[in-house]
Amino acid sequence: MSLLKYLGVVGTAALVTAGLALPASAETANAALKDKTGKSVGTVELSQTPASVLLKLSLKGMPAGEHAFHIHAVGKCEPPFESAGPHFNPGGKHHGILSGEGHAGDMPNLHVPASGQLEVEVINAAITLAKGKPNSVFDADGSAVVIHAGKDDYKSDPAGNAGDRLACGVIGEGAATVGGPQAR
Ligand SMILES: [Cu+2]
Ligand SMILES: [Zn+2]
Repeated sequence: MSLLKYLGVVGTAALVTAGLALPASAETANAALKDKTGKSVGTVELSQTPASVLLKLSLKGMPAGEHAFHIHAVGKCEPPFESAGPHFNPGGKHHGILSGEGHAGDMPNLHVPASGQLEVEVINAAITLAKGKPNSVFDADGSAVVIHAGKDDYKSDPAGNAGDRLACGVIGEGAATVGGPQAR
């Protein structure tokens, strides 16, 4: 009788511990990338790691060449995507990895081959999916992934002289829904 009671207490304690260990944040996020005509040109899957966010990018039907790849400050993608605002920059930094720390939304250029398809994984340690943190992509106005027509020169403020915005995707919570409303 007393043993059962003891097990019951341990069980409750274990549940409470597990509850505390769960981070108050999204573990995964996604963005469905569309061009200015509304055509789907790829997806980004974001996963929270202990010290960074891993972004898995899958592109198709993109123009070959070098393209800037950023997180922008507003989760709104209305062509020509100026709606996505400037680079995500909660730290108030100057743009570019060659100028200093750079914006939290700054990431390396993408090199799209002639096929227009690219699969690449990128780490961004300056952002988080955890809500309530100053560098969370899930802030009040959300965030978006943007791909530009030109390459980022990694130093010109405020946006690396990367030209037009070719594609945009609002970062949403959870895994990408294949064939869902965002996948068109
Ligand atoms: Cu950009
Ligand atoms: Zn920037």
